Amino acid sequence: MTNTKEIQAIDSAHYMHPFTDHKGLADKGARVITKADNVYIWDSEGHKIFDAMSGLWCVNVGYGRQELVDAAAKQMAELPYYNSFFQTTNVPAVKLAEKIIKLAGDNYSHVFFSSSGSESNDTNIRMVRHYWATLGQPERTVIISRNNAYHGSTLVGSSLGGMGGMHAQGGMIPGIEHIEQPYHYGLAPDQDRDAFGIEAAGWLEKKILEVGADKVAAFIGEPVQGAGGVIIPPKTYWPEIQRICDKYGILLICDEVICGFGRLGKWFGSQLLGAKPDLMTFAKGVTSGYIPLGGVVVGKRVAKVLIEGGEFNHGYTYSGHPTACAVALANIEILENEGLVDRVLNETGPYLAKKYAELAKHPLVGGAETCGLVAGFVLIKDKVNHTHFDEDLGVGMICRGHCFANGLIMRAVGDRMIIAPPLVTTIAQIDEMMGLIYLCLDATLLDLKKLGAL
Ligand code: PXG
Repeated sequence: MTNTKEIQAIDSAHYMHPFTDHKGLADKGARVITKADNVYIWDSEGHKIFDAMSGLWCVNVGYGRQELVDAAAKQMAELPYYNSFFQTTNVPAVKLAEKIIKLAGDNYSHVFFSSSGSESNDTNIRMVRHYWATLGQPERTVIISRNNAYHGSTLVGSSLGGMGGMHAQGGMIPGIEHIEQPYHYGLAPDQDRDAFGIEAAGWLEKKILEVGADKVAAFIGEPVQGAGGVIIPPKTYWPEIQRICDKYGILLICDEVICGFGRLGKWFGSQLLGAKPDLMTFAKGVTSGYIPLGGVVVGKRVAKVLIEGGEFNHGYTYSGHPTACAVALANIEILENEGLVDRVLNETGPYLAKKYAELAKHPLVGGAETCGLVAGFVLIKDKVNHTHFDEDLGVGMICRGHCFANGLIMRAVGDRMIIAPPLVTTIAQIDEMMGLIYLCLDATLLDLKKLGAL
């Protein structure tokens, strides 16, 4: 039995958490998670919680998969670690690279491995700048990204990302530009959605012309923005972004850290949304979060130049980590054997979409949208006039509090409430999750009335 108070006291004394206000945490005490199974987690006080965020967007095959434990144990016993530097390789890394290329399609030939999404985006920037330098265009260094994007927490990742709060701490690397995100409901709810998609993609062209096309190395974007609040672009957006990148010869990087490995109902989100990126960042779902692994799927256009261009002075101790790669292979096998990616596309994704269309009728819910098994909505004061709640009210936090209290992990990003449940979530479990969402929304509504905010 875990002694919750004792663990909380030690936690507070010694464990520095990511993205956390430590004073607030010390006052309340951290929630101690002790076990998990399928789509549920349990805390040290025995509360069962529906994890509608798949951990942190990653536990795609759900918790408690013995196959992944066995794969790790077997590989650890045989060859726990060896590096891929100095003309060496290992079997799981080779097999995983081959597998990922098969899933990614004809456009791609190579995979570079890291241990996280942040490291992979670092790799991307070094790759694209080195690519242009090798081609004799070293002045092409600028990367265009988007407001509210999340590309990681290393200095390159946070600079690429569009989060002001992160830029304010530690600064930014030079040569990164940002354009507005394709947030239809937030920016232009009265405009035709598809027309807005074209307009939003056009902001990329404007930025390219402003910077000078001969200075721009690449554009980077998440197919569906995740941490920024699940911003699902209009269907016109990505094909137009692709057209603009092609027009100026600019490399396209899709950050598939959340969207990859089935989240949107395809192996990669760009396959669903109509883009053909030159580079794809992956992490999270590749191992369902059981062990850290990330990487970059490298398109033929870039791979050819990098391979012919001599040594690429870049790599990590854990690039191609055999145990992590063995777990990833077992994870992909589960996704394939259980048809989970197709199930998201044809069954659970459409079912969740139907449920969210119904949810839109709730008085607090604006702009409810889904794509595969990610979904989001805005807690809105007046949906006819698109009036938002006062920011100081912290309406998202009020709702999140009710979610915690009622055994549901649903994230708040400002006034947006978002979910990304495991891909193994069944239809019955979607019903269960929706029941909890309604419960929490009704409790939030009551609070807001009591506070006189409505
Ligand atoms: N790209 C994307 C699209 C991500 O979502 C990263 C890169 C960085 O991955 P690593 O493995 O370095 O963390 C991510 C990570 C949130 C939240 O608040 C999301 C992430 C990380 C931390 C918090 O939703 N995504």
